[in-house]
Amino acid sequence: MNEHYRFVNTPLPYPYSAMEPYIDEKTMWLHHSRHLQAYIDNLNNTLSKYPALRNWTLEELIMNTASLPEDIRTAVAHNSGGVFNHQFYFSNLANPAQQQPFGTLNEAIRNRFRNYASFQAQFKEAALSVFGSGYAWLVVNAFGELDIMTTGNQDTPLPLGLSPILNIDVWEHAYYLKHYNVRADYIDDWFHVVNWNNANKNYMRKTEMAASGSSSLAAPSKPYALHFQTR
Ligand code: MN3
Repeated sequence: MNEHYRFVNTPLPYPYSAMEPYIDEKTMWLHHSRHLQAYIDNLNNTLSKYPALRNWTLEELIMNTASLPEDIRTAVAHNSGGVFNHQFYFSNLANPAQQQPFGTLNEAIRNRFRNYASFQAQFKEAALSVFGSGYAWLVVNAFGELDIMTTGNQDTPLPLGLSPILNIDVWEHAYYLKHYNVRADYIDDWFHVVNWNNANKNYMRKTEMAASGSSSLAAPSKPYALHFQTR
């Protein structure tokens, strides 16, 4: 993925069949080459009208939606979120995967949620609670603690000052071909292909940034009207 306009859909670091039998090849192909591609195309088309925005990074676009021209604000919010959320989702899949968190993140999960089984139950409950389309997330909050939260549609946790560690896409397009309408089965299967190695790296990067007092996340320029359900 390049830093800014024109954004391109880089190939996944694994074949579309890599998550079989948990997530099927056709779903992975459609999800990446059609759904993510559409968000990238829409974002590029929207930005093409405003040359001044072409050197903004994806994160800058997400964090500063309120200062964008009004006629493209909604389109940029939807599509930059769609690009970020999908890239994050795909980057946190692996097969074979470690079946449990490990390292520093594992310690933090045990501290916050007691044990992995309890974390898993709470994360699943959150993912099931998303009404319609959206995501469940494991994030680090402003106090440096882990939290489970959900977002609707293509909203992201970034404007709330939350740092994503892991997410699951629970839009129906992420599972309908294999799991039909049974989101719970998809969530159970997804737990088998969580890239805990990458999630641990996300967590370590965040905690190292906090320790050194720097953060890549700027404060949002204005209070942000997103539809968040915080648990
Ligand atoms: Mn999706």
